[in-house]
Amino acid sequence: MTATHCILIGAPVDSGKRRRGCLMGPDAYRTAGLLEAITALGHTVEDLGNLAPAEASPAPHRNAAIHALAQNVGWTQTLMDAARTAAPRGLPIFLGGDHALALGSVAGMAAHAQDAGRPFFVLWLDAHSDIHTPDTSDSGNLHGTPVGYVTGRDGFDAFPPLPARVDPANICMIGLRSVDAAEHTTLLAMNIDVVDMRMIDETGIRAPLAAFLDRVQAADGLLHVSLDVDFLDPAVAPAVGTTVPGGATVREAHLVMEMLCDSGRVTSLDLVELNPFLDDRGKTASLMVDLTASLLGRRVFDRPTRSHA
Ligand code: B3U
Ligand code: MN
Ligand code: MN
Repeated sequence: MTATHCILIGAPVDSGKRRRGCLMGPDAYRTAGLLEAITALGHTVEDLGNLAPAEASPAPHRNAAIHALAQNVGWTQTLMDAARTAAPRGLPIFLGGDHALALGSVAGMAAHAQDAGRPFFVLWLDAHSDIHTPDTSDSGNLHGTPVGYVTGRDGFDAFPPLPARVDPANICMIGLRSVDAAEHTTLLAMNIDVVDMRMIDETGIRAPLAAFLDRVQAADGLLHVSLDVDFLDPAVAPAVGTTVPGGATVREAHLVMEMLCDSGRVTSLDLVELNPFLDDRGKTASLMVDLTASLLGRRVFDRPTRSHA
């Protein structure tokens, strides 16, 4: 992999759900050696430190269950701006923080792609589809809404207007195993490319990912990867509030990252939902750092002939 300038954006977002602890995520990644892992691969790294949310004072939402609306609106503005500023200079890595940070990171990267005149694709690695709107969410937890926001669904009036909508045809979700009824209906209606755990068991994880990467390649697209800790099986990644059994193995996750690296397409990354308060001697933070290293070119054994296809 050619040397890349990685820009770490600390996003200690803890407002996307009620259980607290994700605010410690950025520092856990630093403690687990993220900067050293990136520089060891020959890349340069710049750490912007931890950002803070912009001030926002939206009117109370009609769905009374919505949690911490003002903070989430503020974070969305801050991270959208941070993504747009960083993207022309390097590869932004958003250190979460819960998945509500992706309202801002993905919207900002989509805006950057539009500015650059390039198609924009999103790979969502998650147990959940996160495609609610503030109106359809029963939990009121806005970490379940980023895909709804970036695809331009109705109901986000309190949030910053979207500079560029993400085309649902350009989204692939891998690892799903917990989808609410309203989300299921939406995923089908929007025709989103969903690779659930059954499909992974039937075909392996390589084939559907390769097909998606071929589409990104054919379109000469920019690719944002959003990696939720709960994509992984909780046995190997316990530091997450929303554990769902039956997730990706360490081996499957590394293969995904290696294929992404080989594709040469990834232009931004979210590392989300790590809750260090729930970790087991840092093992989840360390695994997330190792996966990031695989995405950036770390190899067990290099064969010159290998490619994602
Ligand atoms: N879909 C449920 C659960 C959930 C979504 N994302 C996470 N959990 N991590 C909800 O609350 O929207
Ligand atoms: Mn998620
Ligand atoms: Mn999830």
